[in-house]
Amino acid sequence: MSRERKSAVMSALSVAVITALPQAWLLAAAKNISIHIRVAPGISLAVPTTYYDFGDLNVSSMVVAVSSLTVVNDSSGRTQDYLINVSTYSAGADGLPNWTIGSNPGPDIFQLCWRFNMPGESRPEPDGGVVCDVSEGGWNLFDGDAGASQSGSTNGGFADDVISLAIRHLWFQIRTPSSTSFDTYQTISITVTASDASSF
Ligand SMILES: [Ca+2]
Repeated sequence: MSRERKSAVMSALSVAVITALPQAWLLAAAKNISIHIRVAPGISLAVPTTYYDFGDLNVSSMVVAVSSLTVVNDSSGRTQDYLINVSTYSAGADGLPNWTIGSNPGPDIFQLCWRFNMPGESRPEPDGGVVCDVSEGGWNLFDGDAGASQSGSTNGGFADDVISLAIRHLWFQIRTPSSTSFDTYQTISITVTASDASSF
């Protein structure tokens, strides 16, 4: 083989190698894969003790509970808002409530206030004897519309954006009727509802 021809063969071989590499590379192809997952724990709250007993009181009494009820955000990570409302009262055989709630006490009419406090806060006072003083005391008055929920963020805001495992203390203040037709124990049902933190 002449020198020129040998060189031409080598050149041809080199070209063959260079052009073969991209063709082999095109035999591979890549695709991305996505993994989707969601962890969405439910809204949840716990109230370890579900009653408070004011005991025997006189007519026209005004009393702050001596202890609070503990409300715990026991969800697995959710931040929550709380709503509260009066749902039912003790009723007679006729199905009508014995006492009803009002913005002021009266015959068979009582007044009830609530507030949420942070852990470590001492028992709230009625603030100079003013019942349900919303201007300073942090109290909120249940209105007469049983079943209508009130925002836990009002007047204090301690039940707004409650983080997981956080505790709030729920306090009640009652003012008994000016007179009563019933000498039996009366039960007032309260409902606390947890909702998503964006509720208010
Ligand atoms: Ca909120």
